[in-house]
Formats: sequence, C-alpha cells, structure tokens
Amino acid sequence: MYGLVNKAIHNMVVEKFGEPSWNKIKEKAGLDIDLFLSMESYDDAVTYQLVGAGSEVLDIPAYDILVEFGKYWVEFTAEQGYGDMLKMAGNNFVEFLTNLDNMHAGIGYTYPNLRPPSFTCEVIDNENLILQYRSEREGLAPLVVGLLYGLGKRFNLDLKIDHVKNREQCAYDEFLVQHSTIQNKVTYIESINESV
Ligand code: 1MF
Repeated sequence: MYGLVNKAIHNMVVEKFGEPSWNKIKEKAGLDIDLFLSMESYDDAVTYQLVGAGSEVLDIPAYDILVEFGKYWVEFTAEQGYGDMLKMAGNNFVEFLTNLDNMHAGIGYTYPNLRPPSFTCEVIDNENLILQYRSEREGLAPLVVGLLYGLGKRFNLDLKIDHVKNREQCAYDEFLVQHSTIQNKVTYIESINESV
C-alpha cells in the first residue's frame, strides 16, 4: 500500500497514545523505518504488522484498531492534501459512496501502484442502503466500517451498520447501512434560542 496509509497509522498512534507507544509498536512490528514516504509503495505486510503490533502493545483488539483507523483516515486525508478530492467525490453520503470507484480510478491514473477496492452502493430508501465491498486484501472489513463512520461524521449522520455478508461466504463483504441526519445540534440551538 502507498506509504500514506502507514503514515496515517503513525499519526493516529502518536496523536492518541504518544510517541513512546509508537516506538514500542514499531519495534514489535520489527520495522526499521524512521518515516513512511507517502508516495512510496510498501508491502501490505507492513500495514498488517503495524495493526497486529498495535493491538498487542495497546491491548486493543485488531478489529477496534481498524475501525478507529477507518474513522481517522477520512479526517486525515481531508487535512493532508486530499480535501478537494473528497469534496469532489460527493456532497452527501450516498453520492460519495457511489463515486468511490471513480475517485480511486482518478488516483490510480496518476499513481499506478494503487490497488483500490471496489464499492457498489444500492439505495433501498431514504435512510437505507446496501454497500458491497470487494478487495484484493483480506481482513479489512472492519476498516470499511470505520470509513463509513468517518463519512457519517463528515456528513453529520447517525449510522447503524450491519455486516450482512462476508467474503469467506461469498467473495465479497456486504453491509446494510441505515443513515439518518443527526438532529441534536438543531434541537440544542433551538433550546438556546428559547432560553434567551
Ligand atoms: O492500494 C493502495 O495503496 C490504497 C491505499 C489507500 C488503496 C486504497 C486506499 C484508500 N482506502 C483504504 C482502504 C483500502 C481497503 C482495501 O484495500 O481493501 C480507503 C478508501 C476510502 C473509503 C471511504 C472514504 C474515503 C476513502 O479514501 C479516500 C482516499 C483514498 C485514497 C487516497 C486518499 C484518500 C490516496 C491518495 C494518494 C495515495 C494513496 C491513497 O498515494 C499517494 C500519496 C502521495 C503521493 C503519491 C501517491
């Protein structure tokens, strides 16, 4: 995977747990790398090693690390030069998910080492959709769950995610996603207005 991914893991760990934790994780993962270069290709094993070592050092299930990382990725890339690209990909959740393959195709055009996953988004009704996720890489469905939560935050949505099919059974993962606008903010502002 492009170094940008490992760099994001590095940033997340340092931000949330501090530099000493990162150094322990790097050591446990057996990585002799000072800094990841965003545009360089690294073996996927590096990323899996980081997640595995992170799980041991921080005593957090690998599943949870992947979910947290998915959430983090959406904000990290928005701040690290991909903000315009993310804006172009869609003004709302459904539009964004529908455009993901096009977005990856755009990056892959310039950076041919990209091995993007593929997503199909089928709208059921206003608040429900089915997302299919296909990838060359194994074990990253929890990362997709986190990416969805990250997008939920970006678009101010409350999400309920059911993992309804997995690639062990049928070669791809499928998620049933219920998305509804978070009303709390408005209610809060109204209650302020009422009390003045
Ligand atoms: O093959 C890859 O290296 C790769 C890296 C990241 C493929 C995909 C991605 C992005 N994807 C990560 C999960 C992959 C899971 C899998 O392979 O099964 C997340 C996709 C995504 C989903 C929801 C919302 C946002 C998402 O991503 C936004 C995004 C995607 C790719 C990039 C940035 C933001 C990106 C940009 C440049 C890259 C690599 C990825 O490479 C560079 C970096 C700097 C200079 C040159 C190339």
